[in-house]
Parts: sequence; C-alpha cells; structure tokens
Amino acid sequence: MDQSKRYARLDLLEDELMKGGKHVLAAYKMKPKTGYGYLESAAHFAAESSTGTNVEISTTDDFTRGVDALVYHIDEATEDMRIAYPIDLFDRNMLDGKTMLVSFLTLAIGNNQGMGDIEYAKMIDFYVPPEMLDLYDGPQVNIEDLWRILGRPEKDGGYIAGTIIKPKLGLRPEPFAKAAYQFWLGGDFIKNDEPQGNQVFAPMKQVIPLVVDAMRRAMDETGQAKIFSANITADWHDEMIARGEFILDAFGTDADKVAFLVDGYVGGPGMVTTARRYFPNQFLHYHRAGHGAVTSPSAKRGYSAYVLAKMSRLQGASGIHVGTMGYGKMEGEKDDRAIAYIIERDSFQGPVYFQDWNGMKATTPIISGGMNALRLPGFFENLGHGNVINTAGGGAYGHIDSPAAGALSLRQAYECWKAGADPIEWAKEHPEFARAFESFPNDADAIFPGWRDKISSHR
Ligand code: RUB
Ligand code: MG
Repeated sequence: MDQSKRYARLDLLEDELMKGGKHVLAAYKMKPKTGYGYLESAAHFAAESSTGTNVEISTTDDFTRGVDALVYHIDEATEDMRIAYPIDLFDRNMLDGKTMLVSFLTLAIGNNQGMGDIEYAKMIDFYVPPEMLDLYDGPQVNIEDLWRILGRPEKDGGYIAGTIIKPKLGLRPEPFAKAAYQFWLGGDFIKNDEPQGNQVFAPMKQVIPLVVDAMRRAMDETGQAKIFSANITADWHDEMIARGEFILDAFGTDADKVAFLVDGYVGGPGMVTTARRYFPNQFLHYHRAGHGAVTSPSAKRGYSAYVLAKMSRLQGASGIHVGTMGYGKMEGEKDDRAIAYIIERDSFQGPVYFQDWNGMKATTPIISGGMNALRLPGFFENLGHGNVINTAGGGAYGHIDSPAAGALSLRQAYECWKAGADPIEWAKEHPEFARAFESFPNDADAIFPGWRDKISSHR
C-alpha cells in the first residue's frame, strides 16, 4: 500500500522544521528492496516508526494523523532519507515527565530495522530541538570535575593519562591491585576492563579494598590525586546499585575519585540512566563494547558511532569512548573527530544537522583501543586538542620498563605534542618516551622510520 500521501511531505523545509522546534529530525541512509519504490518505502518506514502499519486501520482519527512521522526529504541516488518525528510521539516518564532514550530508539531505530520492503536503513544523524533537550537528563559530571579533583584548572585542564587493567581477565585480587598501584605511580586514571566485575577468582569484595589501598599508597607517594573507574555493569538494577554502593563505601573519603563504568551499548539506556540517576555525583563512564555490530561503516543497518555518542550525551554520560580516529587498533578514521566534537562542544555541525545543545553540559571523549605514547602525538594533531581521557592498556602494561614508565611515556607524548616538538628530539630528553620506541618497535618503525639510528643511545 502506498502511504506516501499521508506519511510524506516533501514540501516541508528542514530550516522551518528546526525553527518550529516541535520535531526531532532523523537522517538515514536507506535503500528499499528491489521492486519497491523509494518514496513508497520511505513512507512505510515513517508509518512503522510512528502511528501506522502496513494497511489502513479504522481506529485512526484526526488527532492520530497530527502526530504522524513525516518523510520530508529523499534523494534516492545518495540513499538520503530524512524524517520528522513530532516530539509528542516520544514516551515520557510517569514519575517526572522527562523523556527516555529508549523510546527514541524504539521508534526511530526500532521495528523499521526489520521491514520486509527495506533492504537497509542506518541512522547517520539526528536533531533534537531545545524543548526536547530539556527533557533529557544530560551530564551532571564531566572532565571538568576530574580536573578539579586532580588539582588542575577546570578549563583546559589537559590530558588525563589513563589505563585499563590488563590482562582483561585472569588477575587475582592482589596482582590486580598491584597492577593498579604500578600505573598510578605515573598516571592519573584507571578503569576496569569492561568484562572485569565479580568473577569467582577476583571477587569485588576482595578486589576493591585492595584497590583503595593501592590508590592511597600511590597518592601518598606521588602527592597527586588518582581516579578509578569501576565497572558496575549488571543485568539487574539492584545489582548495579549494590555494586556502586559497595564501591563508594569502600573508597570512603576518596569516593569523589570513583567513576562508574557502564557498558551502555550491551546494557542499554536503562542501565545508563540507572547509573546517571542513582549516582548523579559520580563520573559516568560509558563503555561501548559491541557497538561495532551496528556502528561499523560496513554495517548497513543500525546507527553510526556519531549517533551513539550523541545519544550518550542526552542520557547524561560523563564520558564515552569515541575510538581512536584511525590511530589505534579499533576501526576508525581521521574524520571521526566529529564524534568527539558533537559531545564536547556547545554546538556542532554534524554530517546532516547543526545541533545547538542549549547549554547542556559536555560529555568527555575517552580515547582508547591500541593507543601508546608513539601514536598519541599524531592523534592530538588530528583532534586539535588534548582535553581528553585516554586509556591505554597495552600502551601502559606493554612498556618494557614498568607500568609507571608506560604512564609517564603517555604524559610525555602529550607534552611533546603540546610543545610542538619533534618526537624524535623529545625522546632524547624524555627517557620513558624514548623507551616506548623500544617497547612498541613495530609502531616505531611505521610512524618514525629510521628512529633506531637517532635515539639508540637510550637503550
Ligand atoms: C582497549 C580496551 C577498550 C577498547 C574499546 O585496550 O580495552 O575496551 O578501547 O574500544 P588497549 P573503543 O588499550 O590495550 O587496546 O574505545 O573504541 O570503544
Ligand atoms: Mg576493554
């Protein structure tokens, strides 16, 4: 059935829709299955994503038609399909009238992902009007709070050198805490790797008190504050809260130095909001394991990493992983800068929409995945700033001297970029950075060919 008379209004102008403030706009790369017309399929897509189904139904009235999602732009050649969703479509909490991200997903990226007449559709951008922005929690805590805790200025406080406890799994409590202590002697921030929780060989009740002790010893030794991002991801709301409360209790007077890591893609919006609302004063660290299944450029369905990051700011993530923009081990490219810019800036022109955040606090980009000191200078050059959290697991625990030396090499890499110095020259003055060349020789050969002759005196 062709529903384009009802669900398509190609005369509507994007500018006007944005000025009107009554619609959430979403842009997709959509292709219909062979034999289906583009506009017809787009209209069916909008129907299924809002008020309709595949046939005319007797229960529809004039009010219903007033909240139809409308296709307002198509370009078959570029697979560009854009839909305006009236804001009243989205579910509001009974408890406080706020809206919920899960409803946005259910409609805008829900049933429409499995339709028989759609080959694929992937959301590449969306726009939220000011009135709707106010209905999301947004972040309460972000990198500015961490800078304050670390004793730095709250603006432009710079690079936070972090790691991920490695190995990913298989450390008993004592070796785990030792690994944390060793990194903290040189670095600022440690996160649980995302599968670490309450395994039988490392029960949280044993591990966490040892981590508290490790943090305090490292703080005494260095005279600097340290941060620990503890994984509280769990299927059950009560379990997350039990973990969070246990951890805060164990850190006691140092509870301000605790972030909570939530695996927000596998856990979903409910889990993120549980952490955001139940522990509003802790840094909410959104890890996104699994996201590549939908965000990968090779995935034709789902949504992009840009969309995922943008959604995380609405939900109130303090920080989210944004990849490494082609400088690390995970999929990515230089232009993925946009994923950081949309979450950290007051406004940003995305791939389709200009989003003004209307004062919503920023979400901090977390740079992670195969990073080490040698890869960082180029990374910062591409991003244009170093106000990020970077967690380098292999880059810290793979340093041939020690995890502390690994941490120092990361900070020195940032300082090298900040000073605009040549990394080879910098290595001559900074031994931990120099030893990163020896630690990661494949990277060194690829990024700094000929380095062996120039800094060999530091072996
Ligand atoms: C990286 C790691 C993170 C990845 C996830 O370890 O454990 O889970 O960063 O990827 P290492 P992303 O530093 O040893 O490579 O950050 O892109 O979501
Ligand atoms: Mg990990």
